[in-house]
Amino acid sequence: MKISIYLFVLSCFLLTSCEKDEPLTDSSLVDNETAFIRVFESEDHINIYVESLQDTIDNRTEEYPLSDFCFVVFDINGNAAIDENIDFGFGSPTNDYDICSFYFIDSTTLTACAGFESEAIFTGDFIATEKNMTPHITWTLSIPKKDFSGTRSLDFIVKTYEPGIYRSYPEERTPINAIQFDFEKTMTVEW
Ligand SMILES: [Ca+2]
Ligand SMILES: [Ca+2]
Repeated sequence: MKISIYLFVLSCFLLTSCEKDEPLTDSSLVDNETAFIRVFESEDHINIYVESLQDTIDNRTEEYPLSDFCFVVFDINGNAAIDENIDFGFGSPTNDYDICSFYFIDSTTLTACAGFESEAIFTGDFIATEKNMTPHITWTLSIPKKDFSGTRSLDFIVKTYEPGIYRSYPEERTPINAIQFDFEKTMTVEW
């Protein structure tokens, strides 16, 4: 009897702590002049939210290099190295794809889109927010937890692009090109 009460209390606690869209707090996420990045957990998904605070022109329907886009890539095995067919990532919608889900081949080579099979959803918006009342580009990537194979900790980086400007987070810098990645510094969230 005591055990069943304990389990009941425990399950309530777990359910409470897993309410929909609970923000996963971590000091390493980004809140600066150029970007606001947060991660939220819902029942079956991890949701990564990116505001590109200074991108106040909507170029989402243009063709690269005149378009806006966003990459979110994961160091799935957390070893700070890029591993072929282990580490994967997602690119935001283009005129050709709703999402580009790929495995890494090396630091500058990705599989074709859909090379990593996922039901993740990547959406872009052009809206005003608390962070910037001028409408600007925001991105939301919603990834099924099953894509992470039971992992409850994620190391990842985010890249944003607007015509002529690449940005990389957590460490802001000017990368050599849009699809060059390294995992020396990553953001980490746990759930
Ligand atoms: Ca733009
Ligand atoms: Ca790795």
